Amino acid sequence: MKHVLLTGANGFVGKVLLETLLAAGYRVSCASTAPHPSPRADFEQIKLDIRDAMACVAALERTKPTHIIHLAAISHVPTSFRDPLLTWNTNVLGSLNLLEAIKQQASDAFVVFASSSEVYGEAFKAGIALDENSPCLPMNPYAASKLAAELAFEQYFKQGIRGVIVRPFNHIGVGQSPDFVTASFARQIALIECGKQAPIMQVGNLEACRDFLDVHDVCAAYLQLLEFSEVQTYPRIFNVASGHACKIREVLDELISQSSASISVELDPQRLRPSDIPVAAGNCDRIHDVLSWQPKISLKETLALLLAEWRLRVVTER
Ligand code: A2R
Repeated sequence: MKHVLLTGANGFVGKVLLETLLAAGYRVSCASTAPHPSPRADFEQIKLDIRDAMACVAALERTKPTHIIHLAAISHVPTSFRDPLLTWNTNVLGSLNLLEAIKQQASDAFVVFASSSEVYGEAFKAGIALDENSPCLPMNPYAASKLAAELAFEQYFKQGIRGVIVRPFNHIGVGQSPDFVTASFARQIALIECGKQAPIMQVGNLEACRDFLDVHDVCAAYLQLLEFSEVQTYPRIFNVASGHACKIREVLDELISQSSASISVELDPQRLRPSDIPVAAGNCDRIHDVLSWQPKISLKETLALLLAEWRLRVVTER
C-alpha cells in the first residue's frame, strides 16, 4: 500500500491534504509537533520537531513511507521578519534533517517539497505571470529560506533522491489563520454582522493583485504530483497557480457583496508590508500540460465558504 508521511499535518494545508490523501486510498502518517486536534483511527500520528535531526531519522525508520509530502515550515512572512533564526532553522535545517533521514531510511521514497511562489520576489515586478524558469529574487526571510531549502532538495535529487518542488501561489480557504488577508476580511465581516466590531473594516494594500487558489485545488495538485513516483523522468519544479491575478479590492468587494451589513473600509498602515509587490501571478502551463491539473473551484465559491466558516467561528470568539 502507498504510505505517505505528511509533515506539517496540523497546518492549514495539512488538514485538507490529509483528507485528500485518505480519500485517494493512501495510508497516511501525520507528523506534527502537537497531537492532531481530531485524532481518528484512519491515520497514524507521529510527534516530530523537524529541527531535531535524530527525531527525523527515527520517524522515517518507524514509518518507512513510500511517499513524503513536506509541508512543515514557518509559513508566515511577518513572523519570518520577527524571528529569522526560527524561520531558517525550521525551513532550511529542518528540510535538511528530513532529507538526510530520507537518504538513510527511505531512499526509494518520493518526496514533494512545498516551497512557495514567494521565491520569485522581485521578479514579479516584471508584471507578467511568471513561469518556473523565472529568476528567484526573494524579498523576505521566509522566501529566502524556502529558496535555500529548494537548493538543498535539488542537491539531494542530484544524489538520487526522487521528488519534486512545488511553488504554490496564494492558497486560501476554510481553516486559514486570520493573519492572511482573505481570512482577515471574512472574520471582520462576520464580527461586524454580529455586532462585535464597528462597521469599519481595517485593510492593507487593496491595489495589490494576487493569484488566489482554493486550498482544495492546491491539494489536488499535490496528490497528482505523487503520480511521478511511477515514472523515471519528470520536471523538478512546478508552479501551482491559477494564472490570473485578482486585485485584493475585488476580493473585498466580493466578500462585502455576500453580506447584508453596511460596511466601510479604513486603511490600517500596520497591514502594509515594507516591500509589497503590485502584481504576483503564476504561469501554470507546466502542471497543466504534464498532469492536466487546473483549478476547479471559483474564487466566489471559496469566499462564500470562508465567510460561512467565520460566521460560525466568531460566535464563540471573545
Ligand atoms: O507547530 P505545529 O505542530 O502547529 O505545526 C506547524 C508545522 N511546523 C513544524 N512541524 C514540525 N517541526 C517544526 N519545527 C515545525 N514548525 C512548524 O508546519 C504547522 O502546522 C505547519 C505549517 O502549517 P501552516 O503554517 O498552516 O502553513 P500552510 O499554509 O499549511 O502551508 C503549508 C506549506 C508551508 O511549508 C508553506 O511554506 C508552503 O506550504 O507554501
